[in-house]
Amino acid sequence: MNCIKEAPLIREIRLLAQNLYRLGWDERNGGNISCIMSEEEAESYFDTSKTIRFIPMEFDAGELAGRYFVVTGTGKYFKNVYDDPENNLGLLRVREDGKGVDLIWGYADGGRPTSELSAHFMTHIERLKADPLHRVVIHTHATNVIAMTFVHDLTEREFTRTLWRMCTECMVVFPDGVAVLPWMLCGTDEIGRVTADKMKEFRLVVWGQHGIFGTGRDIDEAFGLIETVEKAAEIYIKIMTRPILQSITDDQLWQIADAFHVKPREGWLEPR
Ligand code: 2HA
Ligand code: ZN
Repeated sequence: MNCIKEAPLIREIRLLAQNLYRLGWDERNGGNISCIMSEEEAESYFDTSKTIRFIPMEFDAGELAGRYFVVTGTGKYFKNVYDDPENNLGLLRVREDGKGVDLIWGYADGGRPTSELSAHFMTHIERLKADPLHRVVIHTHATNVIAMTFVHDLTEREFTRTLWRMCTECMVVFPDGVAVLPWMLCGTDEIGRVTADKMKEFRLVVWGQHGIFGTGRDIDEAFGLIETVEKAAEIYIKIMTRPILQSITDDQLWQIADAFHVKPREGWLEPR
């Protein structure tokens, strides 16, 4: 058996948690990460015939039956993931009936998966339908994204249009825009359901006064989406109280879309 800590996906998650912590987005136990691990990788690093314990779930994850996930633990600090993955991460396999998961590795101190497991699993179900190569869900308390949800209209079109205008790269990175949910109680199946419903059409969902969910085929893609939105939100927060002398027009956003061969979400730019 190879060294688990150095399994490529585990290593990437350790580095991601460290980055998110140092960016100041995941204070204390804020944020959570879940990544699909292929059966081959799971079997090459872990003895998948042995399960440590069964963890029941209220919601039905039957559509993920047999899949392996690396998931951050509830109450755990991103600050500590890098040095101590065995306590802060868990490798889970979803039971055939979808009513729970078997712990294969991790949560060594008796821990459990993130309180947002339903939002993560329901999101994985919807993103896999939209893109069979989908693998990663990251939830983080990106500072300026949260700030923006206090002072900006939460209509998805208007929120996205503002972000697109904040830096030229935005249209290239997220032409499909961001979904936005109003404040809701976190850690519930309900917020999981509405988040996943948005994920049918979006890769990014902002939670008002809380944070953001980003998804992707790998960690770089999911993280890259979030950091681009956060950068745009930071610029918005910096400029919003100042007189604007020039901005990026819809015509210029169309020019970016054409040059980079991306398709802005239908109806979200003024027609040419
Ligand atoms: O506790 O971020 O949304 C981790 C969270 C809950
Ligand atoms: Zn959170």
